[in-house]
Amino acid sequence: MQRNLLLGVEAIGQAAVDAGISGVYAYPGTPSTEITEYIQENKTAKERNIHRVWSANEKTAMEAALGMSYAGKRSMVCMKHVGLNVAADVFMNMAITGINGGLVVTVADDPSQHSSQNEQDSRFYGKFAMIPVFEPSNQQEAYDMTYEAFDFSERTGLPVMMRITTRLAHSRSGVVPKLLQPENRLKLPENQMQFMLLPAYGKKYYQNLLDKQEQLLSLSEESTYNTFTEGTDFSLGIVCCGIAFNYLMENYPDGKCPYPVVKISQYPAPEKWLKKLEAECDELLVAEDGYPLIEELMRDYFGKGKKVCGRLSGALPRKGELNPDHLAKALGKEKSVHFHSPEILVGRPPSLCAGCGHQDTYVALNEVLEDVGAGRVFSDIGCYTLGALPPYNTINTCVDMGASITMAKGAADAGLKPVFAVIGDSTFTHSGIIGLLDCVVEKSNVNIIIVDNEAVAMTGGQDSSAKGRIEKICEGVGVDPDHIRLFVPLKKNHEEIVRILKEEMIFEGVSVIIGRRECIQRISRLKKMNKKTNEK
Ligand SMILES: Cc1ncc(C[n+]2csc(CCOP(=O)(O)OP(=O)(O)O)c2C)c(N)n1
Ligand code: SF4
Repeated sequence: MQRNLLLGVEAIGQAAVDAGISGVYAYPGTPSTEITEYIQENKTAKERNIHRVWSANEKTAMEAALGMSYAGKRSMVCMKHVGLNVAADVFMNMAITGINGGLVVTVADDPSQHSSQNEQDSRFYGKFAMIPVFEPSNQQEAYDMTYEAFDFSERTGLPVMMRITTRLAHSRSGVVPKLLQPENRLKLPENQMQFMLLPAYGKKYYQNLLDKQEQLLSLSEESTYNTFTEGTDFSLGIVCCGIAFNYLMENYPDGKCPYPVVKISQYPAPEKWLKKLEAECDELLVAEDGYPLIEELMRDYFGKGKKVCGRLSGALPRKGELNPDHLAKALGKEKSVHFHSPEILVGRPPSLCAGCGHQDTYVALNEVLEDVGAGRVFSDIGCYTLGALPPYNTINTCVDMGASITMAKGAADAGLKPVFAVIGDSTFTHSGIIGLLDCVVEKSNVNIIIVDNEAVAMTGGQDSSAKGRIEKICEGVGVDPDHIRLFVPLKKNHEEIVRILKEEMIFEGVSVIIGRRECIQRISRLKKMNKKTNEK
């Protein structure tokens, strides 16, 4: 039997192609990015001309995926956990419209915040929207569950969420693939008003969603991915969600855990198994790679005073990624067979690459700030966020994508002047444009610096929707063309950059100052790729 060595994210990409998707829609974000990159390079995806171009943001991605589903075809939308906040409006509402072609929402969470602003747990969103959530415990399940999720979505008429976490996304294992399915034919929804959420329809569809909950629960209780494993020692019952099951079993290399175990990989949580475990065992341990969703449920669910341990009780760390050692400690075992970093490795703060254009912008901006004082640079998310660290210490905020412009506006409204916003080209088209419109409408006193490296550099140098469009977008939104300024962030242009910043700083109104130089990492990557293609 053919077995491919795949990352969790690659397994999901391969499964989606094999399940017959006609499109993947996504905005990059670690640890989800490589799902789309995998499909972009996949042979079948190319032959079938599956849609696989990056979207401007997660909301546009999800809406396009819903549009493809409306047309009867299968689609997948991928994002990192915070991306789901951006897409939350359509996400909540499409649970109510339901789907036509199978639709899978793949969300990659990042407990421990390896590369994120927070470690929110997307399972709560799934519960909030009342849709089925799949949470694989290993790469094979990531493949199998994604493959089946499209069919499941069509059978239940609902979008399905695939929730994974960083470790599963970025570790490899052998994966056995299934047969390639044909794509769906174009087929409009039978009910032409299915996607019409006027209140009169919306109320009816919401009731439909509520009515489906019982069916979702019984599907979850029958699911082969949710299991009850009998034990011999009833002093403890264990619940493991997703990858936490893998971490538990790493502590039992012979595969024999003495305690009864409920493995949850499909939600709503299988009540039947949880009740059985609760009835049979003296105490309960709940292990989940994320927030204590099930632990809270177990505590409040039964209300009989049974001891429930987990992240809330302190048996497991309250935050961050779980690992097999955490489980070992909670079970009172010696440390598991777990790999540790050698002592010789020391932590190293991230820094901008030598020769990166963002450095030249910050050196100039720091000089300008010497005259007016620090604490007035609202920034955003991207490589340029590293300007918060020494040796620059230039920027003061990084909250969510697009917030630089709007927070700068609010501070300007409060009377702070001058005020700077620093935003990358991709973040600008992701969500900065709308904030710019607010500034233009109110003629806010803000100086917006777009650090345009013609790439989505932080997530690996993907194409940026902004490329070649920024000046026209700014003009179109209503920025005075005399106050759309351009510079090339290079050391030799330092005096000129400082002059432009000083000139715009005293202007009363919105100015946009664009520093444009391509990311040097992207240049060298593209060169290598071209060389490889020419050698073939
Ligand atoms: C809502 C959301 N989606 C995705 C991400 C992941 N992410 C971090 S920075 C970034 C874009 C960076 O591109 P750009 O603004 O052009 O800056 P650069 O890194 O190129 O300097 C992305 C996609 C995120 N943090 N939040
Ligand atoms: S990857 Fe590109 S944008 Fe990011 S720090 Fe390096 S050179 Fe700068």
